[in-house]
Amino acid sequence: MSEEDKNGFLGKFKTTLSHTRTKLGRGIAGLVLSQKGISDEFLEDVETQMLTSDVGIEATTEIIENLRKKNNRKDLVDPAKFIQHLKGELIDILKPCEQQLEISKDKKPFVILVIGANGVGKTTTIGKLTKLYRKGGRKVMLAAGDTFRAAAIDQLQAWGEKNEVPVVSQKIGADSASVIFDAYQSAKAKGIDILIADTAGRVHTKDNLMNELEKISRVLKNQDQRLPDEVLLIIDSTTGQNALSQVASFKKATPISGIILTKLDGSAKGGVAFGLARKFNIPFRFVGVGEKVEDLIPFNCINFVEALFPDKDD
Ligand SMILES: Nc1nc2c(ncn2[C@@H]2O[C@H](COP(=O)(O)OP(=O)(O)O)[C@@H](O)[C@H]2O)c(=O)[nH]1
Ligand SMILES: [Mg+2]
Repeated sequence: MSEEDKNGFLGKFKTTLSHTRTKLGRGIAGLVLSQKGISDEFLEDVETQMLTSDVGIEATTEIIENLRKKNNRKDLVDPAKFIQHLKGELIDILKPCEQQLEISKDKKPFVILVIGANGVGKTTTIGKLTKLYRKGGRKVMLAAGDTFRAAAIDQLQAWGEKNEVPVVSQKIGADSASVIFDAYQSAKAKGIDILIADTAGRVHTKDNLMNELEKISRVLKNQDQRLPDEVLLIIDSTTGQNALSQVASFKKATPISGIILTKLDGSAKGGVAFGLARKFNIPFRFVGVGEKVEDLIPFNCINFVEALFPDKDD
């Protein structure tokens, strides 16, 4: 990625994360302003700010503990430098999760299964990914594996038309695994590079959802043991701490290889990234920062943390 792109992403990130910045970044910046030195009481206030910004108990405890140790070693005496130390701690938590999605040309079609709760942004994100990969010159096909609602099939078809890529679908109520199987066969025959499969978010019970996902995986594995190549879990960042239980339940149904955090634009809850990273250590592939097709940004932990804190001139 060019320097210009990186700066552009940071700028876009900062604008779209401005809500979160108000909460976490600005809250802490405000605390720092009134400090002469770093006291235990101050660290407790920082801890509270982090918890109310959805950073989560585990990540917060770990960060505050590290800062307390640094403070005891007299490394934090200058409140002006405190934010630099805190940013360092936040980046350390996210760093292991910064792994771009590599689409190997040897795996053809490369199969991406998109899963997640209802309304989190699965279908929209598929539209954005399609645009991105088409721009990169890849041949993309979509599979309408969310057969639960007619509108879901139409929505995916609309994204397919917009991006001029084929969409494999069946009628409403069809077996999702069978739609994805058909799509795989067709993608293979047509020399497609990337097949992206949508799935339903809402089924009658959790057991149903598990069975459906297990069946999809099984059907794909019957075609090729390595499949699916990527299982992307979509998480709506505005759900806050509930995101943790969503990951835990989907993980029971299928291994998850990547997470995309959506709706970071409208949310005060970007903090959830830290809790997820600390607890599950699953790579964040991209973040969704709006409803438009270009509103998808590769995850970068330094940009993410920088975007949380206000600039001097903000
Ligand atoms: N603001 C914002 N809205 C989003 C984002 N991603 C998806 N949405 C919206 O969330 C709603 C649900 O999206 P959809 O893709 O249908 O969710 P699905 O049920 O998981 O497939 C739609 O109104 C989308 O436009 C995002 O990154 N930011
Ligand atoms: Mg959908």
